[in-house]
Amino acid sequence: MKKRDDLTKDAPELPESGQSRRRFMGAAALAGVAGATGLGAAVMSREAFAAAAEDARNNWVVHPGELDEYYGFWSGGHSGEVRVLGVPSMRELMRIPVFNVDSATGWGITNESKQVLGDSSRFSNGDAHHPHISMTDGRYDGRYLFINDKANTRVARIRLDIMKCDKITTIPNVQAIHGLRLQKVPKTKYVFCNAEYVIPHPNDGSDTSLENSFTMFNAVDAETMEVAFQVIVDGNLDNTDADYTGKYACSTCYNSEKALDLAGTMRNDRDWAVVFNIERIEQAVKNGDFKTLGDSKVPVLDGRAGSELTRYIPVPKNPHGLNTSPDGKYFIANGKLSPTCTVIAIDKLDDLFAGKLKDERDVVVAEPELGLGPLHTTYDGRGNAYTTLFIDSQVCKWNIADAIKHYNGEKVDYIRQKLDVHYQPGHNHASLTESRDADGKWLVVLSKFSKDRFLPVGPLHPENDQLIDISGEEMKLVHDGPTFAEPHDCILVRRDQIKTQKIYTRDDPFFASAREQAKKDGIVLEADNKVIRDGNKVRVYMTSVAPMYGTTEFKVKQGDEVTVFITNLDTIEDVTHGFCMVNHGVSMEISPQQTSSVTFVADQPGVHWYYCNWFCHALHMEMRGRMLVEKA
Ligand code: K7E
Ligand code: CUA
Ligand code: CA
Repeated sequence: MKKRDDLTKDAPELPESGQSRRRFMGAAALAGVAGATGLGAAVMSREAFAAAAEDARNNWVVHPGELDEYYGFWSGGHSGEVRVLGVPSMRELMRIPVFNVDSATGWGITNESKQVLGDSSRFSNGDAHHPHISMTDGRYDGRYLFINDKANTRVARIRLDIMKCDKITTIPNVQAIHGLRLQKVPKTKYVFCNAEYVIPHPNDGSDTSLENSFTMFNAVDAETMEVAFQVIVDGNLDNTDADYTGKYACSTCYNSEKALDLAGTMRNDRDWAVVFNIERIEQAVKNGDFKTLGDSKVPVLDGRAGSELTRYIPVPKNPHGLNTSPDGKYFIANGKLSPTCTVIAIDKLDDLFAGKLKDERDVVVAEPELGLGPLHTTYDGRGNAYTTLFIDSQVCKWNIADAIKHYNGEKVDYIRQKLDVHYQPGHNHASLTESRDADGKWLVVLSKFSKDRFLPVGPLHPENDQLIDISGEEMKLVHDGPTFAEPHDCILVRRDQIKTQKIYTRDDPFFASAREQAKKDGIVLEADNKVIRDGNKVRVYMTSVAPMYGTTEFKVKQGDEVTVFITNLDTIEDVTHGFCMVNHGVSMEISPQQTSSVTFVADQPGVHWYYCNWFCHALHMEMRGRMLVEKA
């Protein structure tokens, strides 16, 4: 552990290139002042240079007009959404509604979003925990972000070019999708996701006993978003991660006891890290070596004890997070009820599956003692790991190589620093940590409790997402960020790894069904303002150009099912229009070159105003029209 004094001894240390020039200049100026005030120039310049070295570390201040270096994607927990933040400023840039209903964009209201939500559009809640970005050869490729919904057993995909959710899949035969990570190599072919709770099969009320209950490890095809396979396991499943060979995934299990009561889940001193052999699973699926459950056609394989598809590595105790080191060498399981993390050597897994090891524990190469309540570990790409200690309210920085030496009996101290965080941290996440590019610059710690850190806002408190500079020897807390319910996890990606569109292209698949319907109706979306009647279904096609709708009045009959299609002809970046039909629960976004549609029943006779609810022009208030509903 390096103290500030030790750093001074090492001075002078000049900043490296790429570090903040502004801060360095500031320190140099400080040195100048020291000289001018007649203080011991040599001593002060040493200190000033030490300060310069300190200051030249990551600068978290992003001035007005400047852009952040990283995108951060935050899960919105039980708000059901995903949030986009700039890092290091921690400024919130955007919210992406996923499992929730959102009145600004019309998510859950428009036809396009309902189509993505499918059958699950009957739910308006979600519980999103784990956002992860698709990869090619172990590097973020910026195409998609995937996220789980524990509340309604779903997995969603977000297109990162437009930052909209484009697919949602409900996982059959299981309950509560929790841990979710992506295959890293050769690319994200599978989204691996754990179902947490055991349920009976069939789950039709005929048998509620535990004997026929189990849960499953699931793989979703990242392109089609269909479930590729499910693997039955012993115990239950919590978190998961994949390796850098493409061969293995590993999940924690906290309930090897298969207990229903709390005390029962803590009976065993060790539960498991369960390793899945993806090659063997794929082969078994190919060979037809599976069954199906109920109505679902998803191949279900048996990975319980004795199976060739899995191995159960005993690890202490009710483990939670499972994190692959960016050098590809280790799975690290976080002990939760044990003060330890368990380091599993991935290069020993071939031997484990080949039956060449005497004991499953032979793949464990270290079990460092870190503190109370280890939940999640993240990495700086320089051989150090950072583990959150929930009970101690600390982040523990430790060195993996030294922990291995210590496990082998050498007298080395593997703990580098413990930093207080505020308070009770769950996940933590270092910049690019899940990829080969882990750069060890920033660490975000998602603290569950904020207590006294912010102005009080009543009994319900915000969480506190803290930003820590990890670019130097010492971790430095630089920012407190209040967040609303409840970002379990986040992911940081370099800004050049994300490529967004400024306006929609007219052939975007996001509104393909609107184009199809228009074609059937003989409508040119980009030009026509027409009303089509089809029995009691009425389709209103209109364009918009700031500050006008192409249609400012249309007539329907009471009881008609009305669908309004709006095509925004504006081509100027940021000129988004809205459509809100007063007293009808209808509201949506139409961004430049986008087509959006919404369906509602015109059940109230009379005059009903609609208006643009996204500020688009000096005459935005005047952008409006009337629906005239004839009494039935
Ligand atoms: Cu909250 Cu990853 Cu769902 Cu840990 S999980 S804290
Ligand atoms: Cu269009 Cu406001
Ligand atoms: Ca247990």
